Amino acid sequence: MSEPINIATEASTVTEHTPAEAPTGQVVRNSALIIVDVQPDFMPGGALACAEGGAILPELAQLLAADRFAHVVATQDWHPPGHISFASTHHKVPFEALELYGHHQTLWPDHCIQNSEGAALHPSLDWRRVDAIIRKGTDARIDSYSAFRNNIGPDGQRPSTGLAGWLHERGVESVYICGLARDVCVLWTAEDAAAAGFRTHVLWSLTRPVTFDTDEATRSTLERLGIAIVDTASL
Ligand code: VGL
Ligand code: ZN
Repeated sequence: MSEPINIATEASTVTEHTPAEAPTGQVVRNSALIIVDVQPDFMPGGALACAEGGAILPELAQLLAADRFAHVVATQDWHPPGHISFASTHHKVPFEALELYGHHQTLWPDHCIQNSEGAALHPSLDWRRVDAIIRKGTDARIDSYSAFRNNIGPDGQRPSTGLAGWLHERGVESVYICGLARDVCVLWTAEDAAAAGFRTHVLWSLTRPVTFDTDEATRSTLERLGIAIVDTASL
């Protein structure tokens, strides 16, 4: 590891608080935890930082350690260089937008480039507890926010990642979504989970947005779709 001092500090903080604060109780029946894009590039100082992104790490570590879910799935944003979602690809400025395949596309700073440190699963978490990892955004021509389906591609379709089938085959009925960013990949994952028929929950305190300005819109979208906004205490 390249930053042993940092990582050791975070890990020891987590360990110290685990026994007292870990949620107690049974495994939530037929459930899966979906951890979205917890990667250094989405943390403060990263290429596409979320506000307070690092604040989710201690509680997320406790939740993983508590083993409350039948299955745990993680996504990893994993773009090739020159990805269509990068402003640099279009010689534009990050956070401008353009129309792509007839739909709105926000242009992002270069982020989560395959095999870069910023694209790693965050080194402070124990990823051994994760059953499946979905790498998304790997097609240079299509952005991919949701764990379930890519954004709209050149043919007007949204290719599936296979996650809905993976969960259905394991009898999963309820999903609990956390991670980054609340207003982008978490939101899209929650929308698609609900559309695929899962009882869908967003663990709000275990998410952070690119900008808090979007929080009201995110909440109202989730509420409109019947997606529960919960915290870990209610598990
Ligand atoms: C994300 C923008 C671009 C996210 C990923 O994880 O929310 N946002 N790529
Ligand atoms: Zn991305």
